[in-house]
Amino acid sequence: MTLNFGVVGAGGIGKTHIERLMQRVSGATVTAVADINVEGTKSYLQEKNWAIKVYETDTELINDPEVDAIVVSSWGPAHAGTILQAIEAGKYIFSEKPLATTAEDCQRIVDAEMKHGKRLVQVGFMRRFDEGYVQLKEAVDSGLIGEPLLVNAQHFNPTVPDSYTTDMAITDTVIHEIDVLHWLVNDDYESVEVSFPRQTRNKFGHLADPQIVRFETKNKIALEVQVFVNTQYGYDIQCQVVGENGVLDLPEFSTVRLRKDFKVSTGISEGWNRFTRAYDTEFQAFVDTIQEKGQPAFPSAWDGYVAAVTADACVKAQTSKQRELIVMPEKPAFYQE
Ligand code: ISE
Repeated sequence: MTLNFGVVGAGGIGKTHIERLMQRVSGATVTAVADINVEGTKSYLQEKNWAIKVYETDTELINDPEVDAIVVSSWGPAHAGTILQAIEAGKYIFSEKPLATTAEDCQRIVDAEMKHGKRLVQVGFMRRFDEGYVQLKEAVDSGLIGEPLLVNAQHFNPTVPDSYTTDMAITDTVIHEIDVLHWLVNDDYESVEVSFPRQTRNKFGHLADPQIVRFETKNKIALEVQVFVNTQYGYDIQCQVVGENGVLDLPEFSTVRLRKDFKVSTGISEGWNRFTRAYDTEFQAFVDTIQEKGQPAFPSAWDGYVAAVTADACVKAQTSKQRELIVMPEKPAFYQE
């Protein structure tokens, strides 16, 4: 059976999701798109030669009986409203990060889903599906390096626009590490501290860049994330796990190796298209798990909630300059993998 998707929000990322669902994910198609820019969306779909309905509002799309699953790729503050309506209508939901922009709204989504009685929501934290992170996790889980003790991660972007603010280093950027690192070491966060080392001259005045975010887990693993969003040279993601008996590094993003002009070189990604394949795999898992089990795969709405609570503590630590505790309720049995 083919899963019919409705996509809410046809901006840059929404379009990449429409294309992947139409061209690369098997067992899926897009039957409707909702975007406030109706005319622009229609002409984009015409150019692509795809006969897909266009709505102006998420409500019309959610109420379309032909739509089985909703992709939420509108701007963050609109997510909660769309997701709560979609849960009410009993539709499956693939939400871009953030699940919602406040922990309270994430909590509302979790409550609504539990009331509905089965999981409907999967969050687009695609790194869990990246081949490199999957290999890294398998190696950690196999016990190859003993217990993990330290994690050193770098999240680098080439540059960011003027609209990017200091808190976005957490809510927009480190949010990916927040999700993937505790999953990687099978632990929960306990506390966080943020510090501001020497600042780059290649940034807008209002932005603090780089920043160092230090987490401690319940089992006292020290996880450090260096976030630097104006590196000038590329979109570079590094992750190293130091264990009792060895060290594991995330495989390097690879392009063909070029020998030319007395040099050997490989490319560095320019942007988050570094994770294009991871997104394809995550969407395929969403479709396949729904077909097989009647519920989507993980990360779940609970993971979205955990990320929001953790991000709040990080943002607090940016201004308090102190160690902030990350306090989370017990994970309900409903969300156990
Ligand atoms: C963006 O929203 C992302 O998700 C990227 O992965 C991240 O590197 C970037 O900093 C964010 O703005």
